[in-house]
Amino acid sequence: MSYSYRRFHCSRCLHNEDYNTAIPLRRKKARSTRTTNQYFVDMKQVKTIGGNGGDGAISFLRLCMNDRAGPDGGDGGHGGHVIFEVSPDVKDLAHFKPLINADHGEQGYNKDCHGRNANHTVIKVPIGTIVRNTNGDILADMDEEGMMFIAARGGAGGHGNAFFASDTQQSPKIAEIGAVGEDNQYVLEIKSMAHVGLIGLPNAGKSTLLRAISRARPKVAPYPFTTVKPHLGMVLYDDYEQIAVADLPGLITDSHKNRGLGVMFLKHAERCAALLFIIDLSSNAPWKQLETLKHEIEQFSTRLSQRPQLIIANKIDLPGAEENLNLLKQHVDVPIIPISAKMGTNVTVLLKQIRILYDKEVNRKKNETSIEDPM
Ligand SMILES: Nc1nc2c(ncn2[C@@H]2O[C@H](COP(=O)(O)OP(=O)(O)OP(=O)(O)O)[C@@H](O)[C@H]2O)c(=O)[nH]1
Ligand SMILES: [Mg+2]
Repeated sequence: MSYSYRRFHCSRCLHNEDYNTAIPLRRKKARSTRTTNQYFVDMKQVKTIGGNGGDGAISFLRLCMNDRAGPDGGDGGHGGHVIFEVSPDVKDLAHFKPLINADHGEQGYNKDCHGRNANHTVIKVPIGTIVRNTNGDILADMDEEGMMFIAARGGAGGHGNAFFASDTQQSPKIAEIGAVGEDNQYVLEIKSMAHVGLIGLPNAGKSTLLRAISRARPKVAPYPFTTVKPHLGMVLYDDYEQIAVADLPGLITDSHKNRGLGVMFLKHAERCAALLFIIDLSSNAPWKQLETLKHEIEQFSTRLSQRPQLIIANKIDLPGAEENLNLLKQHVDVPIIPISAKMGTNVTVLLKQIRILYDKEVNRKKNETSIEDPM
């Protein structure tokens, strides 16, 4: 897509050329031709079952001159654990299957041979994963690389009959069977999903914008609720910084009361550090869209409504859009960025603004941590 360089000098302090910010890079690589649509999975319920321990063996050694050479049944091997490990290699929970089984330990053999311990099944989780039980209690907050959580322990291997040999019982005919592995259910949730979330009514052009600024391929269609699951795209800058932008399902009136895609949608929004409100300039009273969006977000959580935000007026290419933009500016007292996601108008300016917002947020977080921890 080629970006047009038409600029709209519309809002104060938005086009401050003195601000030294990184330049967004245009993608050079073509989008993948894969037909399957990949969406971002930020919540998943999983059942984990540890491996069973191997059974101990009952065996008696018979030699040529000594056919009662004593018990020689070996122990069974231990079952494997299911372990979640934090890794920067994965970004979402799409690779999680609903049921995760670890391997079983091997049984014991004669001649005192012990069964092999099973390997643990290690599943990677993204940084910032929260592990809850089915009652909703937080069990682990996995926010550091390399952190591990044992989701289901494997059963211990059973002892073979050689273990039970004693002075009083020299030929025990007993052995243990391996213990059964744990069976646990968890709800995994990713605390932070993206740096920036796109918020707007259905059909506002959120997916079109994500397609324009990243290599993500959310479906675009002229009907509401095209997007029902979040998509994630990365915006690259010339200093190698990458900003994750999430395209979220459309928000409607009473979403906070669970209408439409409802609270689930707002939960996705809660996992974004900053919010971009996308207003559709083809509608007659665009400020009402902004009021609806802000009201829903405020009703859901006041903390969410205090996140850093930008207001974007989309579809500036349509006839009558510029008049609507002027009306919007009269009703709204904050800077507005007019763009056309479809034509690419002003998208570079928007990307610079996103970067400025991101840098401010990063600095704010740095200052917060240095105040908390003066060392
Ligand atoms: N003319 C014009 N049309 C646009 C623009 N942006 C999006 N559209 C059109 O608006 C329609 C809806 O776009 P989507 O990107 O699917 O909207 P959405 O906000 O993702 O919608 P939902 O996923 O349903 O919430 C599509 O037909 C787009 O082609 C724009 O800047 N100009
Ligand atoms: Mg969409």
